[in-house]
Formats: sequence, structure tokens, C-alpha cells
Amino acid sequence: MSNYHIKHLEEYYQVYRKSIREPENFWAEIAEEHFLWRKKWDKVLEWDFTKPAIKWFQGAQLNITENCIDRHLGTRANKTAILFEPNNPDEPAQHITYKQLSERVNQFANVLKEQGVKKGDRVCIYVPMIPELAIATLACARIGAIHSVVFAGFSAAALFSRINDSDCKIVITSDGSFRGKKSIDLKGIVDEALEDCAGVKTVLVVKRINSDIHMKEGRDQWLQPLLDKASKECVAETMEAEDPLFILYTSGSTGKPKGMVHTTAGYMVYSAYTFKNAFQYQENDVYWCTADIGWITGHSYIVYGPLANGATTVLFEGVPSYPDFGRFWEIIQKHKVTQFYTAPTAIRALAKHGTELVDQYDLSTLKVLGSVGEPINEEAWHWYNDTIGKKKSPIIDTWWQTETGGIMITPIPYVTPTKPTYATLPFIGVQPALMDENGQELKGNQVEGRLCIKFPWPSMARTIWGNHQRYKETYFSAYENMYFTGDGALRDEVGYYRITGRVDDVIIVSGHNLGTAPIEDAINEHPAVAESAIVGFPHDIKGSALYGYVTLKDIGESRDHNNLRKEINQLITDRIGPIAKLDKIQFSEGLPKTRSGKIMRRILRKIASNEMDNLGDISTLLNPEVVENIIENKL
Ligand code: 6R9
Repeated sequence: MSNYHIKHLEEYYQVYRKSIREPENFWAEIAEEHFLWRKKWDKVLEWDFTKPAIKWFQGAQLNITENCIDRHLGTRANKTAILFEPNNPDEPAQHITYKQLSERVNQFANVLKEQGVKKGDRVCIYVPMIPELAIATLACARIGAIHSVVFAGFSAAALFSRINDSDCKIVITSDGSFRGKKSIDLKGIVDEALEDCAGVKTVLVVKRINSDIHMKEGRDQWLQPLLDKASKECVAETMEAEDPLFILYTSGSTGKPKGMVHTTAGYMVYSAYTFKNAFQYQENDVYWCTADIGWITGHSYIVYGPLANGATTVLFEGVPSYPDFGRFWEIIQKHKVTQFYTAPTAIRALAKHGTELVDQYDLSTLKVLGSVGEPINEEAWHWYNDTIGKKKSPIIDTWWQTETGGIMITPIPYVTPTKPTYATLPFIGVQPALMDENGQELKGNQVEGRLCIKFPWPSMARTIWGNHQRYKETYFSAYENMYFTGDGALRDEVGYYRITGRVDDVIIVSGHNLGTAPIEDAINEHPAVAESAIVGFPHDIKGSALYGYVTLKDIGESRDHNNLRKEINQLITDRIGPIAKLDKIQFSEGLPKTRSGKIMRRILRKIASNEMDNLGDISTLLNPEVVENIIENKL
């Protein structure tokens, strides 16, 4: 028997040791006993971090939707697979059973086939948090099409670059989306994005808000009539273990987003196994992850991980503040949620509204509380633990990335003793390493360095779509034979890990990864802007917020600064989306630079964070005099 479900600490250590000593045997046992294969693998693992080339379960054939849907039909046909809670609390929730999910995914898959979508084609999904988002994703997987879900809060320009980068031939969207009191014209954004995308021949539109939208003749079609005609049977495509399952874009340190490619077998095994253990999922639990399926957290822990375990997964369309800040707690009470997984930024925003609102609801069904997306600060951790968990539901602070596909460092609830702000121990099969500035591994405990992973795990991204060289440079070139995460971390006296934050040009705002480069590119498009630099600074709710330093061209000097600020934020909203707007914009005469002309963001970051007495040596700068001027005019 393999150790699919870990129940106590001794077992964790024992299984962890086995997963490190004999990784191939270990993963082969998990894969063999808990998943459905059309054909078993010839080789469990082949890897070379210098190329880098990573292959898990080579030779195996499968379809992930048979694992997430079909195999449950015998025993769980009438169990709720997806529990949809609409934006409007007065609209009834929908319980989609495994049988209904099967039929709806098959119908959708047949529609895609009719539209000419074939195995290996890329399909862009730009749909709000409604059941069709999960169903479209699974329908792609059913026929072997590669889904590229784009978060439906991204702008037309961001959507365009993602559709274009992976040559999607079809876009699935909706007439609009509801978010709290607002509705958003998603189809309008798609139309704008597609003005320059000649490759997209078909747009399928889900009706959600019943708005009066323009349908482009020959390109746009309403989805429902097509679904109504489609068969509820669809034979799943046979996929090779290493066939791509999806592309998901994440920000990098250049303007171009990175399309991380995840493949079929390894991703399935790891997302399912981590889900089972990190959430200690039991058959009748109701699990809720508040992320959007447009992020990796939604892919792995709303869709694939839960469904592969035959779980009930809640899909919430709305926002935590509508109709009031009690909405999350109301949903937990209403659906008797047992595992709740959210982000520190949401916890901080809700904590601000006090405990009274929380106390109106019965949260006694909760067993596990999860946190993801950014470091959770001590205050938020305690509020979550005391007010939401009533000190009886362990908090799992789960560290991982789009690139890792699944949770990498986390306590296992009721197994690993927790410690505020610590992600604690590596998950089974994960071999972290902390590196110093000279590329040496820091051994032993009580050390702090850059977080790397020494050995492959099944769900690691295999490449960047269309740019393997960038994949190699970003993740495998900083340290020899290691995957470099971009994060800093420390290991305490007992070997627990605490993530200290990014060490590169990625800033995490409200749990969203934002590269500084694309934001600066957007600002620099403004005709009055000469140059700009973005840094993060601590923010009560968002964790980090964005501070922009902007130098103006002569034509900008006489302009009203507040108007300029508005115009700059509008540009950012148009190019990237409102999540990347700057909290503060300071106009300065110059930006501190090295002699080779690189902007010294480190100094700007310290100024923005009010650490003026800790700027380090600035005498080597090309223009040390600007620093004083920037400090004087700090916002
Ligand atoms: C899953 C996800 C990845 C980056 C990652 C790190 C930060 C995520 C964290 C955390 C501290 C945690 N991060 N979880 N930092 N503690 N529990 O968020 O993926 O959007 O790709 O972000 O988020 O900096 O490198 P992604």
C-alpha cells in the first residue's frame, strides 16, 4: 500500500524519507494505486537540469478528465462535484453533480471538436468565475487541446499578448461578468483584444449578464445553442504523459509574460496528492478555495486536485465585500464548508472589519484554514487562527508558484505543528535548498538564503511556451543543477521554512505577481514621461503596494501633477489591468543609477519603505545627488 494519505507526524517523516531516497519507487506507487491509466509508464523519471529536460511517467497514456470525472461515476454520480455560489446572494446556488459535470464537459468538448479544435491546439479561456470556466477547462483536457486561461480581470492589451504568444485559434468568453454591484463588459474587452489577432477565427460566448453585446458575423457564436445540440458522450483523447495540459502566464522581469507549460501525468499526480494531504480531505467534506481559476491556485486547487479526489469544490463568483464584508462567512455557514483556502490580502481586508461580522455566522464546520500567494504576517495569521479558526483549525501556510504546479512547502494539518508566518516543512518529495550569494548551499539550520529546489517533482513546469532558452535562464542558470524560485527564505532551528519574499523584480500586490518591467513599459508610453521605476512598499491590506518614481520630459514639467497621475494610472489599467495601478506616484528630477546605467531600485525601495537611514553606500552611483532630492520630496 502506498502512503496516499498521511495521518501523523512520524508517518510524514517516514514517507518523506522514502520519497527522497527512492523518488522513482515512491511516485510510481502513488501513481499506480490512485489513478486511472490507459497504459502504464516505461520509465518513472528522466531529468537533466542543465538542458533543462524533465520527464515523468514516460510512455504512460491517460486522460486527466477520466481521473477527475469518469472514474467517480460508479460511486459518486450524484455527489456534488462543483458547488456554484453566484455573486448575488439571492440567486440560488447550483449543485453540479459528477454525472452532470460529465455530461456538460462532454457536450462542451463536442462543441469544441465541431469548431475544428484538435489535440494540441491552444484555446484561450477568458471567462469569469462561473461553472462554464471549469467546464471549458476540462472540455479542453478531454480532447487534448491546451487551455490557456486568462484571468478575466486582465485588460485587452494583456489578453491580446497572451492570445498571440501561444497562437490561440479560439477564444471562449462571456457577455460580461458580475463583480459585487458592478458588471463588466468582458466581450467588449475581447473584441478590442482581437482587433489585432488575425489567428482567432472563433469566439464562443457564454450568456451570463444578458447584456446587449455586438456579435461579429462569422466569428462570434452563442455557446448555449451549440451545447444544446451536442452529444453528452465524448470519448476522451488518449494523451501521452508529457503532452501539454495547459499554459498559464505569469509575470517575469521583462515586459513579456511567461507562458508556463504544464504537462499531463505529473501535474495530475502531484496536484491530486497534495490536495488530499494538505487539506486532509475526507469524503463528505465541502472544500472552498476563494482564488480565481485564472491563477494557478484555481487550476490546481479548485479544478484538478479536488476533482481528481472526487471532492466537492465550491466555485464563488463574487467578491468578499458584497453585499457586505460578511459574505465569506455567510458562504461557509450556508454550505457547511470544511476547508477554506484564501490569501493573506483577503484576510487583512476582512480583519479590518472586526470580529462582530464574523460572530454572526456559524463557522463550526471548518477544519482546515489555508493561506497562499504571499507571506502571511503575524497579525493576520493570529486573526485568522483566533477569529476564523477559533484556535481549533490549523492554518496551512502553503508556499508554491505557478511554475511548481502544486504546493511545495506547507504544514500538513493535524500532522505538522504550525508556527505563525512559517510555511514549515517541505511537502513529500520536495527537496529545498538555501543558497548563499556565492552559489554555495547553506547546510544545517538557522540559515537564510535564496530558495532553490534540488530535485524534480512531478508537477514542475517543463518549459516556457515558445522560449525554452528563457526557461533555462530564469530558473536553472542562477545556481548549478538547481531550480531557482526567485524567493528568499530562512530555515529555523528545527528546520521549518519561512519565506521572506521575492529577491527579483517581481512585486506581489494583494497576492498577484506583478513584474515591474511591464508596468514601467506602460508608464513610459505616456508622452510626458521620460523614465520610471516601480518598487513595492509595505501596505496594511495588500501586503505590498506600488510606488512609482517618474521623471518627466520638458513638456510634462508644467502639467498638473494630479492629472498626470490619473493619466498614468489609466494607462496602466489599459495595458495591464486595475490590479497594477500605483498607490503613489512621485515626480522626480532623476532616478539613481549605477555607472552602467541600471536604475538602483534597491535604494528607491528603501526610500519608499521609509528606511532612509539604511540606504547603504550611494557614493558609487552615477548621480548620488538625486537621492537627496527624492528623499526630500517623498510622498
Ligand atoms: C501559488 C501562487 C508565486 C509567488 C512565490 C512567492 C509568493 C506564494 C506564498 C508566497 C510566502 C506563501 N508566495 N505563496 N510567499 N508564503 N505561502 O501564489 O503562485 O501566483 O505564481 O506566485 O508568490 O513569492 O514565488 P504565483
